[in-house]
Amino acid sequence: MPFTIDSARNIFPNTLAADVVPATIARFNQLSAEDQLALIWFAYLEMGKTITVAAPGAASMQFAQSTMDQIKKMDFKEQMQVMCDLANRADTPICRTYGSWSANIKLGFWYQLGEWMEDGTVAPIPEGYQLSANATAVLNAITTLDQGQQITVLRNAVVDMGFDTKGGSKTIAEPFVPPQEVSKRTNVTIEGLQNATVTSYMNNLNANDFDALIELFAPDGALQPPFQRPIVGKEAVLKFFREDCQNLKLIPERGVEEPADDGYTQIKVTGKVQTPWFGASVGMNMAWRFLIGPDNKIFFVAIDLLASPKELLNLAR
Ligand code: 45D
Repeated sequence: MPFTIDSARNIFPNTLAADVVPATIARFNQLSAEDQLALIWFAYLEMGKTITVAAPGAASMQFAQSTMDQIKKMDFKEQMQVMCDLANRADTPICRTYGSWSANIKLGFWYQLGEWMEDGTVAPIPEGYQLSANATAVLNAITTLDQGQQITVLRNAVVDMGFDTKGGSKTIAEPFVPPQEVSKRTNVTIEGLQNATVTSYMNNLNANDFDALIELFAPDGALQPPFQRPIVGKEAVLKFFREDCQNLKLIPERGVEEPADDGYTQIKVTGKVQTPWFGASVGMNMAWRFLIGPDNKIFFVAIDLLASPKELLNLAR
């Protein structure tokens, strides 16, 4: 039977993903808006003791500037209302604008608000704010996660906020960065694996060369980001690469390749991924599960955040 996207999702089924991340997000989403904001504030301060977030460049934030200026001019009460509205996913003009931004613009917006909360430009979390018992439990759960899992929880919390117009508006993303010059590119090496498609995937993504990268995919190919449904079709995958995948650093370590049904090949690679926000100070433990067609095009690839570093060595079928 030929593969479908659904059956492809089950290759290498004993890959242990960090399910604690969506579980924590689900608990977080049950909390009141005030508790959510205070909890992120405390988690962010705690994390800031060991790792620093890189400030987004001005060019990346130009599309959020007018909203940030608007918030800066408000009094504390109005500012707190905007932040609660975002956490509550209320249908307001600011929440709709926020909903139209790419993940990195949402993160940059909060980065700026966090700075302003610290220097007194924006309403701070009230001194002595007491988290509810449930919020305290969620915060404690977050502190036990590894750093890659912690930053993923924070990212997902931020991405879920605002009002989602369900594709009703165009996504506002960072300006396009040109691919890296060919002479400056680096090449990955993957222990135990020699597969030109997979190596090109890694090298092109590392070089922000999304036009070359997308040509490695089959027309009906799909990519499944961590904890998400697959994104299907070249056009949608290319849009995702351009909007969400600039300046990532993939550091694959090892892999296995095995024949699958109908002339397909399944490949699992494990290694680290660094995000531009935290650079080399946070290496997320990741797996890539590729299903490659007889034409050597990528029919499916799932990217998983792993449950533990031990999973980096799990290349069994
Ligand atoms: O509410 O092969 C305050 C794909 C308090 C592509 C705050 C990939 C109030 C294919 C502190 C102000 C992309 C899938 C908030 C690979 C409040 C592929 C602020 C994987 C919110 C490998 C909080 C890529 C702030 C991966 C400022 C795995 C929080 C990328 C900031 C992962 C949090 C990227 C930040 C991750 C989190 C980035 C900046 C996990 C960034 C996380």
